[in-house]
Amino acid sequence: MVQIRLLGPQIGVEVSDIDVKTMSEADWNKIYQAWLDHNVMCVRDQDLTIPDFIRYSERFGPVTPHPSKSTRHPEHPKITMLGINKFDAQGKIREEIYRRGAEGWHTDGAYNQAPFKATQLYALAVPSRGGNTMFANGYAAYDALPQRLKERLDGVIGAFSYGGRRGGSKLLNKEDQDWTPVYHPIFRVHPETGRKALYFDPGKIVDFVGIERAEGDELIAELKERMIAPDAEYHHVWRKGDIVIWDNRCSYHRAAGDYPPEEDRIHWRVSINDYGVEALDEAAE
Ligand SMILES: O=C(O)CCC(=O)C(=O)O
Ligand SMILES: [Fe+2]
Repeated sequence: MVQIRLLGPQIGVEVSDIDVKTMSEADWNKIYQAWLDHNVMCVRDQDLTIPDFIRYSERFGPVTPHPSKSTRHPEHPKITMLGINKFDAQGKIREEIYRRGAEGWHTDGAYNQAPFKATQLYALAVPSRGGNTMFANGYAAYDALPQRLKERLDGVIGAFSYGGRRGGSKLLNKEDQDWTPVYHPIFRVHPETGRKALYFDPGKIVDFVGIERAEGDELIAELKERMIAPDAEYHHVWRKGDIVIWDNRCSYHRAAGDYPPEEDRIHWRVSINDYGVEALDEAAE
């Protein structure tokens, strides 16, 4: 029978004794709810082909190809390969591959008009040490904000783009570097749980609408500190066969990026959308 166990103090749930290829509808409903309740879910010990992984991912919502074209799987564009082609032709490490997701806490797809509902990874190769993924709870971040900030940012809209204030990104092809900013409220009510979360990404925010740069800079610096609430983190130590899904509407994550570079750390990755909004994301490609 399916086992469900909490992982971190305020975030993370582990599911075991289940095969996502053959589980019952009742088990699916149970694990989907567990994921909504705990922001991040790990399903252990899965044995999947790419079509199996896509089929399971599409139960959460439509899967669309990631804007980073160079890291898409050549035959399955909906799959992004993490940790592949880590060295260039001269044998030098490509930091944008090795440290992908390790630059800082973030949420995926803030640069899209409809940010990704979820991101899901399947572990194919796990290094002997390091290489964790860290998660933090966005509801807890909102709850822990001082009243002053809750009031200052109430109703405030942020402009976000792929490269944020830095501009471009090495993961994008040259022709895809120009990114028109999109707008999201900084406090966001989760469409399924009805709970309020802090929606923030220091690497993708460009500005706050109606707030001057100097104050915007201060707010960015302060939110960067406050987005990770005390006791609201979970650090995932990968095992081969893990599927981990996180809810980008109410969590932050980052890769630790600290594993021995000569070792493999390989995942298949998908970006999952809300039903009905995937066309918007494809338009942003
Ligand atoms: O590789 C990881 O641990 C996570 C990388 C990441 O940020 C992502 O896939 O969105
Ligand atoms: Fe990410």
